[in-house]
Amino acid sequence: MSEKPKHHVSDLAVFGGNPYFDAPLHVGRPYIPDREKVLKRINEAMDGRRLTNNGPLVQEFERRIADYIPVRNCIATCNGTVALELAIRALDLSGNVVIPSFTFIATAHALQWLGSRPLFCDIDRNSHTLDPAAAERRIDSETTGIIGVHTWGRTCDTKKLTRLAARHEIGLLFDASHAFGCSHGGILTGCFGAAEVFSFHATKFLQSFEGGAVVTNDDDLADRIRLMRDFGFSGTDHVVSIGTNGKMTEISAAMGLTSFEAMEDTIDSNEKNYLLYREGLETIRGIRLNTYPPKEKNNYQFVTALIEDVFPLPRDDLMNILHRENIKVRRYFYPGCHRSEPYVSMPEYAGLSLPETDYVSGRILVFPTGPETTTESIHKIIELLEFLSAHGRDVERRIESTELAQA
Ligand code: T4K
Repeated sequence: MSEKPKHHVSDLAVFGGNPYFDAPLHVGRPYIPDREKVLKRINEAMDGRRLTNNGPLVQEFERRIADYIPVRNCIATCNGTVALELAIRALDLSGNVVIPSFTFIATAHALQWLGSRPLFCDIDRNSHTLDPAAAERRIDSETTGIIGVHTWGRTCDTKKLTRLAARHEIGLLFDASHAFGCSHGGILTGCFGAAEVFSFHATKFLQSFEGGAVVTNDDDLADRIRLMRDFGFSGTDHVVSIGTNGKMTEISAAMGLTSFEAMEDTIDSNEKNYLLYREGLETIRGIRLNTYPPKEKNNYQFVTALIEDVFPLPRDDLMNILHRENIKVRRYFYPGCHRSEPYVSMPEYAGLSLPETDYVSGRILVFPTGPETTTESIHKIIELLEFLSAHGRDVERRIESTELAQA
């Protein structure tokens, strides 16, 4: 990393200076813990000519995930979105389903894809997860279920949501795409609701190139999902139900297993990075870091912060400045599902007001982390943020005058 410190506003790359980092620092840069081990497993699969269709590596991956949680059933899939679709269909969440608008678009699309209707709901400003009171207000006579999302690995209020779903006799599913290895009340995700869904996408701390899983303690539900994942085949030439192709490949399981074996070290690195950010950001007014519950198990894979109104630069200007310095922060999940197509153009969502979703999605930034993010680079990011905090008004004036000159 070549250091190009900023002494003056004109040193910023956005005004023609050299970028702070030579190469881009990404949110979600995939981590490959032990390349040799991955390749050994892939070679064995290729030697044995067993590449997919519930091969031994997939079965081992499922076993190890289920044992770790522990939960009775794990059904590995080709990605988290298909895992959601399988779970939604198997649970018959066929009418209206309450979900937070502040989530990755896949949560909403999985429902819409299957002909169900997402009822977008607001979140709690601190945890960024579904607000149970708001969820209750959204439930109507057509509602068949709730999907809570454990955003950033912060678990939903599972107790309140469980009680709510039971009271209304509707299904409860959790999108735990961010939350493998995270606990609520000391219990690891994977045990809540009727089922939970994980994503093992390349950008996740536990990754299998592409991949996902449904986990559940309900054996009948698991059997239905297993059938659906494999075209409804219950044996050779014997189809018993409708299904799709949601299978995980052996190559994905090879990466997934290797990533799983390195998981505790990965979490330690993520926690160390998170604590470095926390220490550095503490003194910067207007940058509010996400918190993780101290008594729970956390995977620390996301470092997110709200850029509040007292910070001298609006979030989008800050993002553009950081991008030019090669710090590729992201604004997940802007602008919220209800403000994204196709939902924003649908009459049923017209006038829907979700102020907390707007507040958070309008201010959030996600920062680079992961085991390959060095202490030095985090220090540099913080140094730059301190510089921008001190000189933000000048920077903003200069941006405005450049924009005026270009208009
Ligand atoms: N539910 C929730 C709550 C989710 O967050 C997600 C996925 C899902 C459901 C669906 O699960 P999957 O079907 O994806 O398993 C990324 C991921 O693709 C997505 O899995 C994830 N959530 C979401 C939060 O982030 P994008 O569209 O932002 O991806 P992209 O290509 O912009 O990559 C993100 C960053 O990572 C980039 O800045 C570059 C870096 N990157 C990415 C890839 C794939 C790399 O450096 N190398 C890579 O190979 O969605």
